[in-house]
Amino acid sequence: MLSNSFSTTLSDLVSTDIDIETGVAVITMNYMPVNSLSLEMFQALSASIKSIEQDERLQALVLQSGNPSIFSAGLDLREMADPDPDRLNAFWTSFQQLYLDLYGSRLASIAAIEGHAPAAGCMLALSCDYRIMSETEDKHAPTIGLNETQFGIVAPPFLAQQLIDTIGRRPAELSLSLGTLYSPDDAMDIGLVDEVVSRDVVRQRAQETASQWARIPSVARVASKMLIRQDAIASLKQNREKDLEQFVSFCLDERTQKNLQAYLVKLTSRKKK
Ligand code: CO8
Repeated sequence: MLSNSFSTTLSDLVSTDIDIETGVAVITMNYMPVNSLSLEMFQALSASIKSIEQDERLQALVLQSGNPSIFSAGLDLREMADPDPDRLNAFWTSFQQLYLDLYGSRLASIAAIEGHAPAAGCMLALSCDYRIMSETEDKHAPTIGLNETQFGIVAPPFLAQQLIDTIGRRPAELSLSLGTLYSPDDAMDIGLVDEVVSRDVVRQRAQETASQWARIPSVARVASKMLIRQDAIASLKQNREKDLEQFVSFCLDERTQKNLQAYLVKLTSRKKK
């Protein structure tokens, strides 16, 4: 079983490098081993995005992982298993906030996805404007997608909507119902990612792409982005309280707790095999 202790130093969790010449900032997630998204991780990512946005010389960001085989393992499941209610509230509110900050950012955002990106890890990628994924050693390894149903939980509406808006309604319906994780090539076939490149060039390719996006006149680029995203953003803003209540009640439900605990045990015992 995973212990419920969390790293609290925000600057250790996320590092930011900026290049004024290209107008590109690189955010690297460093919460080892798997960049699970804890309350502090959400806060660190939001703080990093906000500070980059304040610098008018910067027009684009690359989001990448310090772990070359895992982009992010999604929500930190320890936050949801047998949770402290106040922390659970703050956790989900920060998740919503990160979605709003990244999905609605004025910055062009490029995800450099090296390896696994399940569930909220996939949401980080979906919140970016462009997704570049690295090939995996096993070409068929299931790596990216919204897999929540596989362990008895449900993707929140704002996350489901992102998938619908990215891959289309019917593919998203199938994907959400089955909790499908896709290999990089399959993810590209359904439009979940935009490019698949070899592992050694993914970061370089992401930075080049970010530099290209940074050169597009920003007023037009941001207005175009908002044409597509504003309804989903407005919907979460209007429904934040309801979304929070639904999450908390779903999470605290006995059956959800049972499913989560079983999944956590499976994760840990899988490692021991
Ligand atoms: N949260 C917390 N800890 C995790 C998580 C996680 N999401 N994923 C892995 N860990 C832990 C493991 O338990 C292990 O801990 P320990 O060393 O103490 O045993 C450590 O991280 C390393 O994990 P692995 O040994 O499994 O590492 P691998 O490199 O073999 O595999 C994977 C990496 C593929 C990422 C694998 O760990 C995995 O599949 N993790 C689970 C991913 C997942 O299913 N995430 C979904 C989270 S839920 C979510 O994001 C959205 C939910 C929204 C709705 C909620 C409504 C209630």
